[in-house]
Amino acid sequence: MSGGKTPILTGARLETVFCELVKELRAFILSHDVSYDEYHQALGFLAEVGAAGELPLLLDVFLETMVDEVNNGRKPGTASCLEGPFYVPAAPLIRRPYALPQRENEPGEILLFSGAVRSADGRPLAGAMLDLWQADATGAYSQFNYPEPRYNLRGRLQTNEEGRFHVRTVVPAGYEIPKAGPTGKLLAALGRHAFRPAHLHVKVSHEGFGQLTTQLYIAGDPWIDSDVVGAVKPSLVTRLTRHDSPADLEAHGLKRPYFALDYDFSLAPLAA
Ligand code: MBD
Ligand code: FE
Repeated sequence: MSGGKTPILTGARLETVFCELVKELRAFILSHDVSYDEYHQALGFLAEVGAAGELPLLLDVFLETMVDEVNNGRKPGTASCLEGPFYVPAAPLIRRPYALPQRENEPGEILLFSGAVRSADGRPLAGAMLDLWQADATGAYSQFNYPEPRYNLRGRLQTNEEGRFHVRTVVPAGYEIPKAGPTGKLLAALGRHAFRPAHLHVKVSHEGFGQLTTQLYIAGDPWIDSDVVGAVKPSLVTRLTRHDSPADLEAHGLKRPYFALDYDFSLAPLAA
């Protein structure tokens, strides 16, 4: 993104953040004997990352866990996790019968995601907002990996009077950082795989509470112990249960087997 619409830090904080960063980088160059060749490679790499539109991806992959830790690490309630580079605000508000927007023949297994939202001290929160986004069953995000429908597998919904929600979606696949881009090429050069385990993104909010941004993972996922971003937390790893009995299918009006995921969120009070 360019055009200078991002506000810039000013005053003492700018001085701290920028000058300290430069100081650390200068010390790094000295202590590692960085050559001109390496310096020019770094410049070329960053230019390529920018041109490929991968600055958010690169920074989120290598640095966002620390920003999340600093800002959310000490809060009570459900553990936070990265927003990542693929959130889009203002996804459609969805209503009964709750389902995330899907293409006509959306690939993948049906996932029925349900749960509750509570305060950290256990009170159910009616009217809490869940803002959900996820990759599809091939690991692709709408607007970033495919253009249309723009809000595919993205939607917002509210909890009911008991603070509960349910929504039909599809089981996501793991996300692989594109091999052709500079971030993917860097990971390959490092000898690392480029996968994140399959995950559901969610922002949960309610008046009077801090907004929770987190992700849910799936036990047994092949990449659960080697997330390229290193963002998986044990309390966010969930179990999917497969349902194929006629009674279960009938109860949900479904014609094929589905997976169910139940997860309860708890929100920290607003920071003082
Ligand atoms: C993703 O899908 C993601 O969620 C994060 C945090 C980083 C890269 C890709
Ligand atoms: Fe993601």
